[in-house]
Amino acid sequence: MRLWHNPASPFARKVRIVARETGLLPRIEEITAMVSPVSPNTDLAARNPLVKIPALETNDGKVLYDSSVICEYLDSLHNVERLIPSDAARWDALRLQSLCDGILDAAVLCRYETFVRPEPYRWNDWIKGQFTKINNGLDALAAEAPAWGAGFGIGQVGAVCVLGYLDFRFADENWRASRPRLAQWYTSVVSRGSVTATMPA
Ligand SMILES: N[C@@H](CCC(=O)N[C@@H](CS)C(=O)NCC(=O)O)C(=O)O
Repeated sequence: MRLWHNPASPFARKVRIVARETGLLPRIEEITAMVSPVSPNTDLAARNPLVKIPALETNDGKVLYDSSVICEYLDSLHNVERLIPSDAARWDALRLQSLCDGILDAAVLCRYETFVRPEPYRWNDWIKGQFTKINNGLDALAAEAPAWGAGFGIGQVGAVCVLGYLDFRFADENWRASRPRLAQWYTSVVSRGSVTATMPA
């Protein structure tokens, strides 16, 4: 399998963590791709019409996207404990993944707004609106984190990617300041092998 990714992409990181947690990494070639909404990557465009990462080329020639679909596909290929449960816990896990994906959508859009969009076209109220989503989402994660214990499923994979991305791109926002229990949870997982191996730098 071939995974189109970039080490800075939090969505691709979800997949890269899942590949490591499930022991599938030796079966995956990780291909680094540069992406930007304003200069589409032609190699990737031939595989994913949305020209986004992550995208996974499977051994039978399919291309899968987006991150949630790829994570679920990988989770169907191994025999260790599932990251996406098939029992009643499934819906909570998928909801938590969606919460994290939503925070990431807002954070990546803010990154594009402040880094890619030319200064005269920037819209501060729009950025503020995205940060409201990010902060409300983080508050929801902080409320849930104490119940996670040592569990590490798809929702926690998403949370690691959210918090790592905020440290990487928006460190000044200091998400830890008003969320000590979320910070405590993050400290408890940050030295996990799959997490350190994929830390954006
Ligand atoms: N919903 C998608 C989001 C993927 C996404 O936004 N990826 C960004 C990089 S972090 C991207 O490829 N951006 C390029 C673009 O928007 O053209 C997923 O879960 O995979």
